[in-house]
Amino acid sequence: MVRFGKFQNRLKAFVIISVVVFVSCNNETKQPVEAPKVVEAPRLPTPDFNADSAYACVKAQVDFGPRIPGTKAHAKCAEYLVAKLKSYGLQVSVQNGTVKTYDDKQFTLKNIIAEYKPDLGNRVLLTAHWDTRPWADLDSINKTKPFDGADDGGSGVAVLVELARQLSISKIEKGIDIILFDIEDYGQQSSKTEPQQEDTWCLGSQYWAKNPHKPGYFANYGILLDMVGGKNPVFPKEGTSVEYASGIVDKVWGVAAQMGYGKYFTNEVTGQTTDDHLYINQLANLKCIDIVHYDVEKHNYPYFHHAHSDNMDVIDKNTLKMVGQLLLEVLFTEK
Ligand code: AHN
Ligand code: ZN
Repeated sequence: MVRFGKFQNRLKAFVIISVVVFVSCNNETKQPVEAPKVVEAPRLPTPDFNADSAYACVKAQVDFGPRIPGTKAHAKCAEYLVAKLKSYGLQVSVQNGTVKTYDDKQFTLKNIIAEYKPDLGNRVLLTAHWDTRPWADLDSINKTKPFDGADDGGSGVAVLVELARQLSISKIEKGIDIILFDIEDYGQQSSKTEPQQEDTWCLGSQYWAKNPHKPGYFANYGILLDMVGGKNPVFPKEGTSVEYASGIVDKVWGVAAQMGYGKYFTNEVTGQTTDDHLYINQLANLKCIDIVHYDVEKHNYPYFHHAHSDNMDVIDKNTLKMVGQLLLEVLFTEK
């Protein structure tokens, strides 16, 4: 069971700085003159992330069928995600780009971009991938058949969709960009004879990093969610994130510890992994971390990774809640 800290629903009082009253010596009328009041905007209370809504969004994605590039399920799911994000009042656009996969297939990718308060300069980038890998090649059986991708793909998207709903209710004065990347998971799996071909993964984020939706796009930092809904979660500090954005890792893991999530957001550091954040750091030059379920001892993702067991049975609402509430706490408490 994941237990939740006392930080949710915490209300912070208004801070009123230095109301200085002084009497002007030179004032012929001898009236007291008040110095201007500097009133800092009140911090909004952190909203309560709804894990039932997030769970329903994982299920809705899974119900389309595997979201494999080029399939009807993929196209239908994109429509669903666009409509959902639009319904929360975000400014939604779809970036289409042509990419070639390692097995020489060509696809038109759809990166789904939802901007909250698009005109503000002070921005945070939140991302996940929404496609499903076409084969359960790490399973022991039916390796060429697709799988549901409830956690790998579904969970990160669902947390961000529920977060978008919370933003629309809260009216927080901060720019937030949610980008759901396509074709993250069509990469070439390493084998005993072939080394990992890193750049065959993450085609949607590579495309966006080279062609940002706004020229010169900048965010203060980014957070990628990948496999954030599984049972018995472990989120160690991911090596690529530590390499490029250690300050953001420490900040987010620090908030997690304060919230009582330290048992899950552990201080071990994994090896450097390839995921969408790598290209956001390297190609878009933005500091971006990855919150990803990973087993430090096994040097690997959890047992259901790219396997048929990555279905609704591995999804735990408590994990969705923990990650969603953590993101909200980070966004609502930072300066
Ligand atoms: C590699 O396997 C090199 N990257 C995969 C990142 C990933 C795939 N996360 C979820 N699915
Ligand atoms: Zn995957």
